[in-house]
This record gives sequence, C-alpha cells and structure tokens, in this order.
Amino acid sequence: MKRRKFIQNASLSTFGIAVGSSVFASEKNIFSSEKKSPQIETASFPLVIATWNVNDSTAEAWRVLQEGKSALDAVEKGCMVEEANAEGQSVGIGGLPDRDGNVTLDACIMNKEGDYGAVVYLQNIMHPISVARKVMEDTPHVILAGKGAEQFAISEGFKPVDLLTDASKKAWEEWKKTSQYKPIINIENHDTIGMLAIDKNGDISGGCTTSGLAYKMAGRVGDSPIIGSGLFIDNEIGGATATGLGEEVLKTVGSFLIVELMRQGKTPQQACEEAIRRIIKKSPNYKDFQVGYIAVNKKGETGYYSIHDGFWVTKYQNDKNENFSSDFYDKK
Ligand code: SD4
Repeated sequence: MKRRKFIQNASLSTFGIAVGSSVFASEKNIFSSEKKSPQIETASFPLVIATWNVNDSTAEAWRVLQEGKSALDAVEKGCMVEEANAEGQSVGIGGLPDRDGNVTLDACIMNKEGDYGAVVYLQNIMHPISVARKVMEDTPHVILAGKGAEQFAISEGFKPVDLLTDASKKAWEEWKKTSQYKPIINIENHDTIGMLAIDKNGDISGGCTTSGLAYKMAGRVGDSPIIGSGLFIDNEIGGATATGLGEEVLKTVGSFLIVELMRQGKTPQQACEEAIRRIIKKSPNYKDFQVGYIAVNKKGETGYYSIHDGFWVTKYQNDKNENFSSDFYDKK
C-alpha cells in the first residue's frame, strides 16, 4: 500500500509513552500486523529513525551503516530513496507543485561536526539532499537558493530532470478548479522525510528533504531546509527533525529546541512533547494543522510526538525495520 494512502487508511493503533529516563514505545508492525510486546527498550546503535513510513529509505540507510560507513552517508543515501520515488508526492520527483505548477524542493543535511548545508527552492534536480551535502562540503556557504542552487548542482554533475509527473500534474489541475488552500491534517502532503542516524562509532547526522507544502505560494520555503527548525544535530547531545506545517516549526525553532531540552536532561520523548506544547501554546488554531517531531540522543534512545493522531515513524535498530504510531497531543 502506498505510504500516503496508508496514512489515510491507518486505523488507530497503540501509542508510545515515555517512562523514566528511557523511552519505551508501544508498537505495531504495520506490514506484518504482528503485535509486539508493548514495552521495548529502544536504546542502542547503530540506528536510523525517520519520519513517516519509509521502510525502503531506512533499509538503505541501515545497509550503509552495516558497511561501516558514517551516519552522514547513511542519511544521504536513505533520503535519496524517497527523492527518487516518483510515487511519493511530497519529496523529490513527483512532489506536488506550488500554485503555479512548479515543483520546488528544500533539503538540508548536518554532520557530526555540526556543519550544515542546504538548498531551498531548488528546481529540476532529483536529489536535493546530495546537493545540500555538496553545499556543505564544497562551498564556503551553507544555503543556496533557486537558480543559483540549480546552477551549482548542474556544475557538480547533477542532471536536470522534469520533476512534475503526470500524477502530480493531474492533482494540481484538479486543485486549480477550486484553488482552495487549506492544510489538511496528515493528508496535506505531510510526508517530508526527516532522518536521523547514529553510526557504529556513536556519531550522529541528520537529513531532511521535501517538496514542501502542496500548492504553496511561489517562493515559499518551509522549515525543512532551515537549521534548527526542520533539523538540528549536536553530536554531543543528539538530533531532531520535523514534519508538518513548516511555518509553525519555524516560529518555534523546533528541532533546536528539542536538542537543547535534551541537553538539559530531558529524554528524546519528553523533549519532543515539550516542543509540540510550545506550538500549541502559540497557535490556538492547532486543531487545523499537524506537526510531528522525532529525536534521538547520544545513547540511542528515541522519541516522537505529534499534535494529532496519524503520525508514523520508521526505525531500523537491532536488525529490525519497524513502523511505529506516534503518541499525540490532541486527544479531543
Ligand atoms: C514544509 N515541513 O515544507 C514541510 C512539509 C512537510 O510532509 O512536512 N511535508 O512545511
């Protein structure tokens, strides 16, 4: 079943809870429908955790980690799987376009040294995560935007491609009939892939890649490529990444907040919950939008939390690639 479809169809599952200083999560493997023991200690690495049901991506990242490569290599390769998946309508090729019919991509990557690279409003390039890595490693800058980012990518050997697939074009044409812009919880394209990995040396890196909100205004950039908002890594402490309505994540600098809360002693779960509460406090209209966070600390403990039901994460750890339904704030 396609991921988006699955998210829409997913029935209520069991939900994660944080206990003491370790994170335990109740879980359900959606692909085998096998029920697991409700409380499983999650700390250990290497590990990969990503937003949404992206088992192929986490499997690729895991494969890279098993070769002994770095967490940075793992998140890049893992994110690339979704970027190349033309059926995924929120990342890379096949992403839903902006109001004018242009597919514009945002991505960023952070390594264990705290270096960061990003591309925003990138068009015609299939792998923004790799371009972001090149920005980080091969330029004196941290963010390249639009035409400049595209020219840089081409100069680095990336091939231009048409990112608008027939399916996404059709969806956009359908949308144009009403041109109503209203984010719909869990359906309005909340499939951005944010990925965190810890390699065998215990070093942490992260990546985040998206086509942003469907039918956004031309020129709109979300949280995903912005350091501290869509992603933040501090190799001494841990990492966090976000999905959902980017404007809300940006206003609360969510991923940085989570890492700082972990620095102060909170578990990844507690930190994700606090970051969601900050959004709730600020935005009385939180019922109308979704945000989900995932986090990992240096020990390999993980956490995830969202405003509403319907947020899923994928984790590859201890040789198991599994999907987890996130606990959430709005219990009605
Ligand atoms: C954005 N946070 O551009 C992204 C959207 C998202 O799945 O998460 N989509 O605001």
